[in-house]
Amino acid sequence: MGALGDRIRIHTGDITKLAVDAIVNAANSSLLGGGGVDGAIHRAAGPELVAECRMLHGCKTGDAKLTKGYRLPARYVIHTVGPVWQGGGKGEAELLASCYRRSLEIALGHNCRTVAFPAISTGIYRFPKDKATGIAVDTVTDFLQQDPLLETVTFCCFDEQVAELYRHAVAVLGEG
Ligand code: AR6
Repeated sequence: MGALGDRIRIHTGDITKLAVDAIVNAANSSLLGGGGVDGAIHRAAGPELVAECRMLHGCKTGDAKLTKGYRLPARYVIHTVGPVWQGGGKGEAELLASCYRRSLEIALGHNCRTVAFPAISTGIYRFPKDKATGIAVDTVTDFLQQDPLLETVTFCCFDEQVAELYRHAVAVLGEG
């Protein structure tokens, strides 16, 4: 197990291109596809993905479910459902942390060692990006500290602004 800092990666680009054991999808509770990163993952994986998703009968907010990756370079897709931001008083922070924890639990249950996350809930679901990246880094760090089998977690950002927020959240950890 390497130092904690070496096990967290920040990558700017398209998550559908990452050859990791599992990529996480920011899905909705139907698990039947949508826009944003969900649409991109379904397009890249091919139609077999939605066929498997249909058999899962949806997913609750804060929980996650696993499918194969089909035409993606990633072996698995872990579909999680982030909270819609409603001002912060509806348990949004706890639900978002739960998305990261449940995704990693399921990943480890399938022997995944390398996992990549998009910035869950920060697009269509409007969660403030600075808060969301802080929650993501804190939750993933706790998990990495407890679980030596998980090798690396990549935060995959679509734009440099979000990457900068992740870098800041990781730097703040080092000071803590
Ligand atoms: N790779 C990495 N990140 C991406 C990509 C990509 N290819 N495409 C977008 N992002 P969003 P949400 C970033 O809206 O807020 C869907 O319709 C994007 O810039 O995809 O959780 C679902 O079906 C943003 O930072 O997810 C749900 O209905 C982040 O991914 C709903 O959207 C998440 O943005 C979920 O909304």
